[in-house]
Amino acid sequence: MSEFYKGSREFFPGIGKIKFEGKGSDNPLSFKFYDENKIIGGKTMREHLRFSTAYWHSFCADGSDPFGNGTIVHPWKNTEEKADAAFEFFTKIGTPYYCFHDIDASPDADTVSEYEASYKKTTELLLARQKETGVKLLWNTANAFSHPRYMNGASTNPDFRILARAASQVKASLDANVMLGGENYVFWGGREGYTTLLNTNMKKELEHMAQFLTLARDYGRKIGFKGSFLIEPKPMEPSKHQYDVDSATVIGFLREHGLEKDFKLNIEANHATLAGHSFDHDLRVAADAGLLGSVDANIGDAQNGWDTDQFPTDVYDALKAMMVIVDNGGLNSGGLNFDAKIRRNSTDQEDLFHAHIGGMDTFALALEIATKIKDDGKLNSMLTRRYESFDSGKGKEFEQGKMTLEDLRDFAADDSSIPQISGKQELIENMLNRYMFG
Ligand code: XLS
Ligand code: NI
Ligand code: NI
Repeated sequence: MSEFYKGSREFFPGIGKIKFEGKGSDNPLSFKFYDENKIIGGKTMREHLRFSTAYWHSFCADGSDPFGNGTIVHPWKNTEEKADAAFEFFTKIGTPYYCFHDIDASPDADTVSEYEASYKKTTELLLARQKETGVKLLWNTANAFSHPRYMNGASTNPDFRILARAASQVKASLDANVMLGGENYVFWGGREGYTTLLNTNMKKELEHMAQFLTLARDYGRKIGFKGSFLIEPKPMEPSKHQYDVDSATVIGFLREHGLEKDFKLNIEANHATLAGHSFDHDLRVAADAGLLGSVDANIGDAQNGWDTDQFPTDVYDALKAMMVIVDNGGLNSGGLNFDAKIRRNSTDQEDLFHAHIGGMDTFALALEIATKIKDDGKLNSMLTRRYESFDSGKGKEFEQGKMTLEDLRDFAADDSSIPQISGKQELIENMLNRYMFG
């Protein structure tokens, strides 16, 4: 058997299976740090990192932007060829998972029934490719933001008929998910927001969104979907304001509507930074709530205020993210999906490989260093020590809810010399550099 899937023809000729060759290798088409079989803490790197390739950026996007036409010419011409190219790529690069929107993989249509019929055929095709290769579906989703009918939103559209049309896409996508054994199902609400409050009843729209998600949850469970539903926060773009602003906002929304048992969060690095946070902040908020579902691994550009969706290459940023993920006990049924695209002027076929190799090596390094930091335990004990005044005595009683405000006052009145305790930030930052490069 070939090391990679080859369909009707080879779409990435001249590039074989990408292998681990180690940091001494000069071969640019090899992994320097990602060794899928390397065991770390009882699990392979492949099992820890659960990498996924995004169908839309890798096999649909052509480099076009609001100021210019596409620059990247794909050799695949129809649904079947695109699927063949995708599975050839997954098996050459070695991402065990993939993710797609309905109309990335399957043609859109004017009527619901035409759309459903071709989606069903595409699902059968994808299922056959999954069986041939062992590649699995991390998640799929419905694109209810590109078509002009969604200009005023999907589940938050002021027109009920559009909401129902979006529901038809979600239903079909859940049907496909169950057939493909998807591990999660994603909602990203690019048009679930507003351009002005002057024409928007925000309360009504948010109630509609909750009801829509509740129906999707009920239908999914009814047809046997066992995975997590995921909401992907983003504060803006394409809408001026999107309702799923950030982790904290989405967690509040899920809890308000009783959805927190079935839904978790899919955190994207560049969305967290657009919200004015950092990647590790939004991961931490989700993890602390027990709702970290999956990750869209990419990186933004510090100078640009939009979603540049670049492949992650910054090890420091990835390390801080992996420290949260390791502390969370891993990704569980989530993964690291490269929701990232090559640049408009990266026009060689091999650039898609370089991009994924870079992303996978970056997170492999981050995993190794985060595990080293955890095993060493120094940072963790500094963190524990920082809060030690709550471990015994009155501090502990406060945590246990055994003190009143008057008790706190009396304690303070008796406590005349409170020491100043340094936060030690610079020392900790220096320690991180030593873990990284020492
Ligand atoms: C866009 C989002 C999108 C979701 C899936 O910014 O990241 O790609 O991941 O709809
Ligand atoms: Ni995303
Ligand atoms: Ni994004």
